[in-house]
Amino acid sequence: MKDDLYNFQDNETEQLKQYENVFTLGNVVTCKGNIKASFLHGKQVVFHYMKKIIKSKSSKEKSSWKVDYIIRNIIVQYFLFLIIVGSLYSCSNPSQESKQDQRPNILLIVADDLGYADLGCYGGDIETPNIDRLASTGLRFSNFHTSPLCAPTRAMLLSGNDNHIAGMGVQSLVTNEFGYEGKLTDRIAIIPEVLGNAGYHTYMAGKWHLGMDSLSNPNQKGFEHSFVNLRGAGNHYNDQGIFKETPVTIYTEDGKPAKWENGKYSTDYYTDKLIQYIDINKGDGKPFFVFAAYTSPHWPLQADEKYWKKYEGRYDDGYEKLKERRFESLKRVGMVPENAVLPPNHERVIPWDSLSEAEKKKEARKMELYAGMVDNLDFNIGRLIQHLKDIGEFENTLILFMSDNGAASEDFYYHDTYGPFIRENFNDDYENMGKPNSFISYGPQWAEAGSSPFRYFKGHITEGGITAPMIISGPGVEKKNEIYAGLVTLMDIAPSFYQAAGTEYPATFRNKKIYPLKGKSFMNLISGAAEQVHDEEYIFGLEHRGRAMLRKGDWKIVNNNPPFQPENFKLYNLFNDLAELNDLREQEKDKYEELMDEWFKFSKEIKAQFPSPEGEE
Ligand SMILES: [Ca+2]
Repeated sequence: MKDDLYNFQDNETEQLKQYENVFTLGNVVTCKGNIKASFLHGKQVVFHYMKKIIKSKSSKEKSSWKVDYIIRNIIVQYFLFLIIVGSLYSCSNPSQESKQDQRPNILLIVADDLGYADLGCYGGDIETPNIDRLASTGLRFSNFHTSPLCAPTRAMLLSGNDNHIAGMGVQSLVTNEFGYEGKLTDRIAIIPEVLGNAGYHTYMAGKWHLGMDSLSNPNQKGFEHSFVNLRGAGNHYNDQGIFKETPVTIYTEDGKPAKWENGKYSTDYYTDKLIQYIDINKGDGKPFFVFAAYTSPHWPLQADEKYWKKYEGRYDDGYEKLKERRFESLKRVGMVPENAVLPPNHERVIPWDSLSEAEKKKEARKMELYAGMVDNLDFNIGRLIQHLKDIGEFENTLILFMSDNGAASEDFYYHDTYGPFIRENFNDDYENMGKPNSFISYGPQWAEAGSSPFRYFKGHITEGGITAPMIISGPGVEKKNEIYAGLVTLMDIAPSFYQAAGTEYPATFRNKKIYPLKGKSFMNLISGAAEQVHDEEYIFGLEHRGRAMLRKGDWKIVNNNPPFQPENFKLYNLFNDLAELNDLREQEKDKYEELMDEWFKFSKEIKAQFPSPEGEE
């Protein structure tokens, strides 16, 4: 340890004055943040400026303190010497040291397939008081973008990078080729690895979907404790799988095979696990990163009656009406500009009025079940928040809530390949809907109401597939109950967390040079220190299974219909055409060429392959 004489500048001396009020006079040594104060006879304050140096986790998280100090108004050199010796001892003591780690805890909550228009605070009709409270004390993003599907989103979210760079070029496809490994690669480091090395505890529960092999397990990827469904979906009440080749859902806890407690509901159980993990090291003073990777409201739509019953009758006028109603309420809340128009219904949507009464009843129940799942999700987020309050950590926890992609249209019950197995093992009769042995999805008809006012839904590269709600609240969030309408992407989240934690993304990891982050921190935006995250020149590209898009400012080129052909890109201006209805490639040739040039650069950089390799659903 090296002690340097540190000369405080005038402005720093001013800053120090604020601490004079918070330290209890009479203590010999007391600390706040990086400032430590010692007292002489309860009168003379001595300030020390400390910088914590944390070694890597591999060296068993030993910490040391570098102490720089200045002594103001020295009276008795001898007493001062004693105090410095005393204070060095106390601040190198692990228990004392940990108590003064003021870095925020970080709680990342990810909903699965939740639509843009579902939440109360986004203008939706589902009751989400806990999420709404986060919004009223924090910032909502109306222009937040994900990938179009679960696994690439998780790869991009955790790495702060492109899905190909991270290794998830195509969901559920595993190859040896760059970008299509089907798991997280060593080209990147993910949030729990970086925060773990910075001294955070790291816990997760929920959906992993980032590699099935033991080396890809969360416990090999920086998570201290984890309970996960390794695949993308499963029964919400038991370990019943949903595909013929995976009749049993594989769960692991801390890397070892784990049993699902039969009858426990997914979101309830994952929340139990997270609370249990948080409590393991409660009070040791280290901050924690918690990844609540919920599988709700992903199909199969299953929920206890107490959650969905209150929505009975609410959707009896059908999905077209809900889509319109939400469009208007989104506008009222301010999530959608006044000039927005609703896109036409997807060709697979059957008009509500043409349904029989029995069909209407069944359709309405689908949406009631979906609403019940979201209701339960909000209830469990409330449980997590209450637990943080109970243990005194809420005030120092940065909470980010988001959905991983647009609302889901797929319905595997009727799928040519997957349907027979599902129909054999589940029963979708009206009276059985929502129960543990039912397999309900709500189809494109309700998904379009979920992704109102955007075009299409999950899986597509149009705004309906890649626009999701995101809310951030907690320490450092100075913008309360506001909406940010500028472009933000899921790759910006990891860099934001690193800034909040006061750490840097490494240039090398596991002794190997890794790709730099593609995202950019939005912490300066939420603190009010910056007006925007990305400027008009920022390029945001996406490619998955031959569906591709690239954004620059308000301009977007979209190639939504595979197989991919470069000449099929269309050009839209999202400022006045949010629904992507008017292709401007002929009118705006220069802009089109400009974005196409960027596309070729981007696709080369991420080494995207065309035609895109095929993967399972
Ligand atoms: Ca999803």
